[in-house]
Amino acid sequence: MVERNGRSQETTPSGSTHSPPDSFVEQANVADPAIHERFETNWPDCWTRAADLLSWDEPYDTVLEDDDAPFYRWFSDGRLNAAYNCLDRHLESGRKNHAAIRWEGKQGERRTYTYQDLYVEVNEFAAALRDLGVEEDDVVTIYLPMIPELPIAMLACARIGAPHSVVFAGLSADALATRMDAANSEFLITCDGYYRRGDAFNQKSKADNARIGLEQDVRTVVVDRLGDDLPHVLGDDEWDYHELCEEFAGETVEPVSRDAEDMLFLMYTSGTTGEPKGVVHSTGGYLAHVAWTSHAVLDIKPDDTYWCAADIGWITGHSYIVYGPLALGTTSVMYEGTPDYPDRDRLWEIVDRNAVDIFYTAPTAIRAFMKWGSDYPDRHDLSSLRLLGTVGEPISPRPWNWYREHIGGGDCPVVDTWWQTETGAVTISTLPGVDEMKPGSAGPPLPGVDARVVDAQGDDVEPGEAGYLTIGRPWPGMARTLYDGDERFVTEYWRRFSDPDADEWRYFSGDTARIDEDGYITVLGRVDDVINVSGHRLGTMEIEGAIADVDGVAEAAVVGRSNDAGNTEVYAYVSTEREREPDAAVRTAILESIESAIGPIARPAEVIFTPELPKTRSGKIMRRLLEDVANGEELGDTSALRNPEIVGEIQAEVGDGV
Ligand code: 6R9
Repeated sequence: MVERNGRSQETTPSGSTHSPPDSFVEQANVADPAIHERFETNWPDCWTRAADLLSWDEPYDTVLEDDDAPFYRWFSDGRLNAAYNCLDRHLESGRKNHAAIRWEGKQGERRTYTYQDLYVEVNEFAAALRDLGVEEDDVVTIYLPMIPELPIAMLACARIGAPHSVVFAGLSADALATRMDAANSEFLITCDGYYRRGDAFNQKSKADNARIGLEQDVRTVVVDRLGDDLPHVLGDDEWDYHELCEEFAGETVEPVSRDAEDMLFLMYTSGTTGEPKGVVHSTGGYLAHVAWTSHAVLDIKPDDTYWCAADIGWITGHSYIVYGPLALGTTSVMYEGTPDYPDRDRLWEIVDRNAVDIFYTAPTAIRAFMKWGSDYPDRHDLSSLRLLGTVGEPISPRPWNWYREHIGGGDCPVVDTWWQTETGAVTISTLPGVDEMKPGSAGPPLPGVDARVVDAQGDDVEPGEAGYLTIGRPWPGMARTLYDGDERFVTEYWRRFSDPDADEWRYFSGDTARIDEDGYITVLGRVDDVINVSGHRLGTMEIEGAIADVDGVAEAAVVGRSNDAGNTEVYAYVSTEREREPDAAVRTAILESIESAIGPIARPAEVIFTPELPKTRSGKIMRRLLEDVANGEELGDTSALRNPEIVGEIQAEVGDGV
């Protein structure tokens, strides 16, 4: 029996499989049916195919060093620069007037950056950062919404060898402060604000609040996004982005040659304990893996217009809006807005106008499109689309088929890509020019990736059975460690299924999955205390901590609930102190505390007050049971509880609330 926290959806593959259409296979970057086998027999050297997509200042001799497992090193004696790979080399190969980023703003603004434009801005800003005192290996925090200055800042950091730590713009001041404190970051790039449904929203005040609590001095660059719509004054240690770029107009900065194993960036993600984890990514292995998967899985070609509709504040945007597509020299669309503003056909209007070839989004968005109906995509010509992708959550066969039919016109392959912040790049997916697709299943592990579904002892499960999703051998894009320390890295990901005495290492993803007789993997959900809301990983303990901060709250338990549309929502159970009646004021204080500790994305859909939380005899809150109650599931035997009588009361409360 596999423990499970994430609610699994209807994930059984529908039985009907689809072959990649011949017209797709004929043009696919990777169409060799023997590729899985070739990678297997030639491992780890097979990964040179990925590394060969990059330009190295110094070629590597060693593909993999594994003598200090699980701290693996890839291409470790090679040297390169990520910004050089994403910019300079495309200018040198005569593509300087090719569009690199097509930005679609929230208010209907549009900006196109050619590779030359991007090169110029990245260089100017890199020069400015240096002038502000940023040195190689200094962590620069970037707290920007989806505006072009975000990828520009990332590439400017990469150019001078300063790892960036991008914090999703929707996160709160507290969340920003925690991350800057943990990384001891002394540089911050933010903006005055951004538009939310036409209204000006103040981002700088959040950044100011974050800085107040920090011990270190923080030099801050502010991008003026809103102009007169939100006037702001610069204080001490603050600079205006555009003035800086003007000051360094025309300057170029030599890209710093980095060791393949040097840190390119860190990215904080939610973990099983309250503190977010600072996942460290390398320069060489990471870039090779994202470039290779952009090529082999997303089938990106330099002349394509490619659109990943994610936010760069999460790993998907790092790997597949910025580094992967730009390393390949393609045109990457970057969209600032939401799918339903000004109308629900906004995305399809953008696909149509830009003749987008490849579109990559999350299941939560696809379920929303399905709910809105096919009239919206039908208003537009989507025939430019050649390939569709999904990432972030399990997708069940119905939305998968709807996506293929109504967005892909019935003949686009759909790749359901499984990966994580920690894996850096896609690790399980069909190859669209090679593998059969089974709706509801992500597919086989990528060539060279040793993903396996195992039981509690670490043995492979039989086809059809559920187990833990693990990865045996290392892969180039894998996280190198956690910024908070090597020990936590080993504890969080390796301890459970490895045998260090025998030097046998197996990575544990935190997900459960099922594998079928063809080796196709269907991901079921997470086992840890992480819930996945619209593709955002939220730690239940972080949310519970924010609730517990509210005066009068005794205890809280947070679970995920699957709503009618199949989306996961945050569901909070709260007990108050005896003398405190749970009233509207407590509820408001809870919502405010969560918004300020994490951000609006963590806001619960329901707050259920209960005199007590159900507990085991050893005093552990039975989250599993609360999750079943929230989801209206049959409850198993509750007699092992210390307070079984509370369950009926909670059920009645939930029944009233829904
Ligand atoms: C890239 C990204 C990782 C978690 C992962 C899993 C879930 C991602 C999935 C999927 C089923 C897929 N997940 N892709 N589940 N099918 N195709 O999302 O990274 O934010 O770190 O989340 O997302 O649970 O463990 P991250």
